[in-house]
Amino acid sequence: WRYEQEFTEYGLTAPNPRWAKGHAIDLEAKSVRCGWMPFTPNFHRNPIDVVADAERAGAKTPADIETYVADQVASKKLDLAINDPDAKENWPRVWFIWRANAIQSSAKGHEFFLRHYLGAHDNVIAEERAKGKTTTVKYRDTAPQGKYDLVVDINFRMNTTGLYSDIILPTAFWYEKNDLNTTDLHSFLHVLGQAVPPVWESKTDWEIFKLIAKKVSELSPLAFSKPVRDVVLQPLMHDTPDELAQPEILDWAEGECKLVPGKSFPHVRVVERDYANLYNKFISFGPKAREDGISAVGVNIPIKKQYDHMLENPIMPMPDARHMRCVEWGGKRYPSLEDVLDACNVVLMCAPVANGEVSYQGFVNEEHHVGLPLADIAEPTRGVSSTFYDLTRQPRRILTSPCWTGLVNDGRAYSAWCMNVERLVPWRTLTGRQSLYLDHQWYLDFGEHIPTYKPRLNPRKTGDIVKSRVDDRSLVLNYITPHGKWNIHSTYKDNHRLLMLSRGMDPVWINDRDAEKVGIEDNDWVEVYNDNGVVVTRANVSRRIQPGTCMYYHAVERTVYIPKSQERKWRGGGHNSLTRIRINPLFLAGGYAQFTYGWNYWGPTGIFTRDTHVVVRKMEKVEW
Ligand SMILES: Nc1nc2c(c(=O)[nH]1)N[C@H]1C(S)=C(S)[C@@H](COP(=O)(O)OP(=O)(O)OC[C@H]3O[C@@H](n4cnc5c(=O)[nH]c(N)nc54)[C@H](O)[C@@H]3O)O[C@H]1N2
Ligand SMILES: Nc1nc2c(c(=O)[nH]1)N[C@H]1C(S)=C(S)[C@@H](COP(=O)(O)OP(=O)(O)OC[C@H]3O[C@@H](n4cnc5c(=O)[nH]c(N)nc54)[C@H](O)[C@@H]3O)O[C@H]1N2
Ligand SMILES: [Mo]
Repeated sequence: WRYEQEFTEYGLTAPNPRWAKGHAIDLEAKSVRCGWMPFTPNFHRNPIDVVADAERAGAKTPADIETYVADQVASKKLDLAINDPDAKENWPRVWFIWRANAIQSSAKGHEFFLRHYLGAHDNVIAEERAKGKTTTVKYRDTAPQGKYDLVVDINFRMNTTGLYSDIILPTAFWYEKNDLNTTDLHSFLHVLGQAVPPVWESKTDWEIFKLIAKKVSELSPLAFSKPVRDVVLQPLMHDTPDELAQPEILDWAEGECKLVPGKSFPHVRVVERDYANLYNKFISFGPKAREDGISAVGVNIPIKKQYDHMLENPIMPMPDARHMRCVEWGGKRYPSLEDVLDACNVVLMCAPVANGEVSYQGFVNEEHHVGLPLADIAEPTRGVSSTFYDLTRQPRRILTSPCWTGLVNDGRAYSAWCMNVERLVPWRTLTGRQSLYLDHQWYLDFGEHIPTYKPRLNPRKTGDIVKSRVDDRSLVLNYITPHGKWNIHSTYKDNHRLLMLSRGMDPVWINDRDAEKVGIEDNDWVEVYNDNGVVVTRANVSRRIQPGTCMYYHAVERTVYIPKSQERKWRGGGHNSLTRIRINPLFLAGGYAQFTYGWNYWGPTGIFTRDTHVVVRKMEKVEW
């Protein structure tokens, strides 16, 4: 955000807006304080200390703490961290990276991550331009560099993230561990079965997290003599009554309404942190699931029966002597999650796609929700269930679940929205129908309440190409980074066979006539750069690429074929070296109807994968 001016410099909005103006970071701060989007950390102070203060001030119950926090924030004694993201106390400090290549594949603005998160060298030449442009968020003259104290990477592959991590925990590969695998789209439950034990020092992911939990438990008395209470802000959530919280946009910070948690402000949740028992809790399926049931996408399913069954019938004999068990600590028994097979069996016992009775109960609940008969869908498969052992004999089809919208009974293929079309389950919108017109005030104000034409962005205005060298030997192209055809993100591409089948690297695809203009021939070395960073690679000249555009497929690794840059100081980077996070403030809307936040579900998207521009130039010299 420090590299941007007001977003309206490059983003077109409707005339005379009330909200659609200013710096995107100010709108993000508004979005956070209105409970639309989450932001971590929540406060500029340790939230455990905030609760301790509340207790000193006489707060006892979670409701008292909630009132205390609301009063403190409303009277500006307790500040939200988003208002000053560069303050030392608001930096993230520890980063555990698991099942991601987070410093390359998913790091939109890789080079900025290197500079500000890690304090490593980078190829950014962009200038910070936010000074004097923000009104609520504090701009500090010096940008933080190297915010993280510790980066831990858990992976079985040496990737770009591993190159930049402090600690790498080698994990077991898919044939060295037991795990479950399913998606809604391939509609089978199947296992990743252990064929051989993990090699050398590697451990399964489950064991790694267990060991970390154990160590934290052992060390916790040094910091905490007893369990403590913590406070967490939770935004207004999708598929909950929160969707009706804000029919009108009113900002407590601007005196337009009162600060009310869960209404005009995020929910204030009080959480007990019992670090001494972290390990015990890790290996136990907790009693809250028994009391509250399990919930997903607004569907709540009671699982008391299944929970008790697991306690009463703890031995589920497996031919290989592994079985579901119970654990006991603090005078209570819980279904075990100690062994990964225990965990898999608990999942299979409670997941509606795996246990017909659970699915049935979910549909019974949904009948009340939507006022239509639905339980008949799950009636025929009510008696079906599988254990991990069953799945090692044969993958099983998933069952129709109230948490998805496909109808897969009788071998039917999964297809989304069947339930909505055939069984008239309302779409998850305010009208219950598919919506084209969006009446959120924010969308109206931005002029995007119906699909709207937006012109191509100007790369000088976005800051992509301001200082980068552009001349008659170079092309300025729209930069697209779609998903690779010969890899899943950064995985599967850097093996010998695939590298032998391709050019052994990730080329940049350029239109033939564009290439001709600047003397680039197929397989020539080119430098692709903008103010965000630089990539050094070969050109793949192809008529399949639209003129004015180039493609560099997601996701590139710094471990394969990366020569030095001639334009910039250091070795070239990967596909996300040319991108930068620009939040489209429109997508920060929340608090109302289907626009309400849901983790991994509803929130800002990666607009930069098409609105970025780059300069492409033939290289004179290749240095390794
Ligand atoms: N420029 C640009 N950026 C993008 C995108 C784009 O199109 N363009 N796409 C975006 C999208 S949609 C996505 S989903 C993200 C993907 O971004 P990431 O999820 O960060 O990408 P991957 O490279 O798949 O990283 C997964 C890592 O997990 C490791 N792994 C696999 N299995 C296991 C396991 O069992 N245990 C452990 N511990 N590790 C394992 C793999 O070795 C790999 O290193 O990228 C996003 N970023
Ligand atoms: N082989 C392979 N398959 C995968 C993955 C993988 O990494 N490799 N990743 C999986 C994951 S996590 C995801 S999220 C999905 C992603 O799969 P898709 O959603 O299909 O994503 P992309 O391939 O990134 O982009 C799709 C197309 O959008 C085009 N495009 C770019 N900008 C614009 C635009 O402004 N307007 C329009 N209309 N089109 C545009 C791109 O040129 C591209 O052809 O794929 C999944 N499947
Ligand atoms: Mo994705």
